Amino acid sequence: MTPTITAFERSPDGGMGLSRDTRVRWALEEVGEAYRVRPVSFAAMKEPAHRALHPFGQIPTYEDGALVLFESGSIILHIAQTHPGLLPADPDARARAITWMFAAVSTVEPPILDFANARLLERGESWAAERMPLIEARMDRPLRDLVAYLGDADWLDGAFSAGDLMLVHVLQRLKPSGFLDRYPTLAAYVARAEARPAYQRARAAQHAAQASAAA
Ligand code: GTB
Repeated sequence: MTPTITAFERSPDGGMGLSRDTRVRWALEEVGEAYRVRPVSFAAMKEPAHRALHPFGQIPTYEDGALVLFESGSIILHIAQTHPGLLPADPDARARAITWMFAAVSTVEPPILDFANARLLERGESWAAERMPLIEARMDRPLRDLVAYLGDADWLDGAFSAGDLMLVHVLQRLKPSGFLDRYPTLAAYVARAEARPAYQRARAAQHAAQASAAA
């Protein structure tokens, strides 16, 4: 059965690949699994039909036969566990790769989201400029730790894994502000991942869908 994922009908980022369906598309491309994409409008996301798939009324979701999943991390873990290519066979290395998936969404992503929200949604507030140094400092700490951890390695732990995929997609959120360029090691890490053919295919498909929605 071909799985179906949901994505923004019209992505607020204009198709820059920052929405979380991107990471799911990328994972499916990495493992070579065909998939369908069902575009969903903001209004439809809040309707009961979509909430039956996603309790929080968001994208992405993943349907494969009777299985329905939400949360990009869980979807990618499922894809990686059911196809070769995104998790190492060795049990310890596999557990470490999964650890990095969690680190990406629970340690690195929250301060980055706080930063993105402060820039985009809160910039008109009287306290916005005053709060920004605090937000940047909170984000800087895990980013500096990542630079130290990566050193001159290509990937987090040997071969490219679902941990790298999740972490790179989280770090990409720092590109529009130019903040990622403050960490050349991380900018190079992201660029290396973006050069992967599977990432290129995922972005091309997403771009084509956004272009036809805008036409
Ligand atoms: N933890 C969940 C996951 O990882 O799947 C988070 C899912 C989520 O935040 N989904 C967002 C959504 O459906 C889309 S990706 N939002 C609609 C809503 O809540 O009503 C978040 C996102 C949105 C916009 C941009 N952008 O424009 O740059 C980037 C990322």
